[in-house]
Amino acid sequence: MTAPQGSNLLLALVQMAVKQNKPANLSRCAELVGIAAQSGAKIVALPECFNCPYGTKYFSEYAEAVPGETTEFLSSLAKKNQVWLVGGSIPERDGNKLYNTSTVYSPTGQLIAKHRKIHLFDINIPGSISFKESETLSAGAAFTTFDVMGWKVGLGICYDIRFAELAQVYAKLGCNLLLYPGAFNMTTGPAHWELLQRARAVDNQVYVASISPARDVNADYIAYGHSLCVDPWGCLVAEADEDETIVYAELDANEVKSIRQNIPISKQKRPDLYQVQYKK
Ligand SMILES: *[C@@H]1O[C@H](CO)[C@@H](O)[C@H](O)[C@H]1NC(C)=O
Ligand SMILES: *[C@@H]1O[C@H](CO)[C@@H](O)[C@H](O)[C@H]1NC(C)=O
Ligand SMILES: CC(=O)N[C@H]1CO[C@H](CO)[C@@H](O)[C@@H]1O
Repeated sequence: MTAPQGSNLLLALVQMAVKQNKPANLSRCAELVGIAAQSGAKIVALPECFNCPYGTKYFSEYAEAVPGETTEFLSSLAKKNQVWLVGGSIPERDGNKLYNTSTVYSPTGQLIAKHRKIHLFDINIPGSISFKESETLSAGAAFTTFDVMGWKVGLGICYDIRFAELAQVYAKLGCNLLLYPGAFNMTTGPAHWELLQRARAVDNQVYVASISPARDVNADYIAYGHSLCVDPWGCLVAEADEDETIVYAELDANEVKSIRQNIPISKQKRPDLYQVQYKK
């Protein structure tokens, strides 16, 4: 949990243990964000579903309006600790629709961005697993970026990371850091969690970081944990194990600049050739 000292932007990934009691979890969340801020982090990111158990059956019961109890709490937490706070994701209720939503606050407690998960997770493997977010959730339809101390950050939620196009759009919009609160499980986690982040990082020459809940082997959905941060060269700069912890990553803007100069892929793309339609 010790943070490195340095001049660059210090990012804290708060890998919280999430269970079924909202007030208890909010107070633990406040403690952890306080620790991260005292350690010098300027931007603090929380995991997906940090205020509720993961699973479509819980979404409706735990859903809140934005602004609402949890987002008011996040706003005051950002202000109290003077940090940029990326509020993981929560189930958001808007009229009769539910969204999977991540909110972001400035050090004055102002809501500066709100991302509704764009790609809903619908899978059906006969005899094994079926998970249909689209039965309970609606998809967002907007890109979400925000500025932090000279950095431009692009935000996605969990399954959004499997879509290379979203990360590319963020890179085109000028992002140099992508954040994905997420909860991969014990199959997809070991297979793809790190790989996807390294791929998005190298493809787009950006920093990529993810924030998972800690692993709870008694939960309905067992999260992999392993919140991590990858640099634009694809190297791991920080990684948690499966337990509750905070990991820190120091982000260096010059690193992004020099990698983009050395291998100028964004200038050498051939958009004139890329317009092929998907077969559905
Ligand atoms: C958001 O979507 C992810 C899957 O990508 C899922 O793990 C999570 O439970 C959803 N969270 C909420 C709060 O709806
Ligand atoms: C994790 O989810 C995948 C589908 O995304 C599924 O195939 C697999 O069975 C799940 N694994 C566990 C351990 O639940
Ligand atoms: C991180 C945290 O505080 N988790 C708590 C969430 O709420 C449940 C139920 O009260 C607790 O058991 C967890 O410790």
